Amino acid sequence: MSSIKGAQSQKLDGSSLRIAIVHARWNKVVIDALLAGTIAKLKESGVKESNIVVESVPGSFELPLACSRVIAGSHIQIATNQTDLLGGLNFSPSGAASPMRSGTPAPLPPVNQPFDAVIAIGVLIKGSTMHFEYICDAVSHSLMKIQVDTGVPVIFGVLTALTDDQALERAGIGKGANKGHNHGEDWGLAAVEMGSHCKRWA
Ligand code: DLZ
Repeated sequence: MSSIKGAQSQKLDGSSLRIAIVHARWNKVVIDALLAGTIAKLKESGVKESNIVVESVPGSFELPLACSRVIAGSHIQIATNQTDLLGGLNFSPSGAASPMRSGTPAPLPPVNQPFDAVIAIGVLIKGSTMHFEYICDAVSHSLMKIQVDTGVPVIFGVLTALTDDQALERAGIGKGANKGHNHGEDWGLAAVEMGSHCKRWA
């Protein structure tokens, strides 16, 4: 029987997008599968390999701060590059006519673009204490706050599994006959869709 769950996927062109993936290193086997699924769908959607940046942090608890810094860092880098470029155009050391003064500014050399979306990937598996509940709650709320505050989509790629088997199945590497579905693929598609939408809605 086919499932009624899940988003209808849309065919989108990610060729102009720059995407960051920040992943935790806890539960590495599951993380590796999710990361592979995410990257596969980004590339399938046209995102260039050079526009996919992957960073890692120790555990899921570190994801919100890392996503926040990655987003802020890319904007600071753009602002710095643009200031440098304008300075260079106005104060040409060679004394040659400045493109700013001639009225026909030369095209700016390409600068890095800010990230259009960030995908936070983590795998939390319930243990015998309340640790799981606290981290799930803090991380999910913080990631939501970052995307709403910055306007940059943050894709929630955090599995909150009650057992190891649940986590493996949601990474498409389940132990049974049914290997499950790799949710990383959905996160890659969601990043392309939200990154594209936010460019249009800017
Ligand atoms: C400490 C801890 C535990 C017990 N379990 C997980 C887990 O299942 N998944 C995960 O991503 N991280 C876990 N961590 C590490 C915390 O997220 C965090 O890295 C540490 O508490 C240090 O801040």
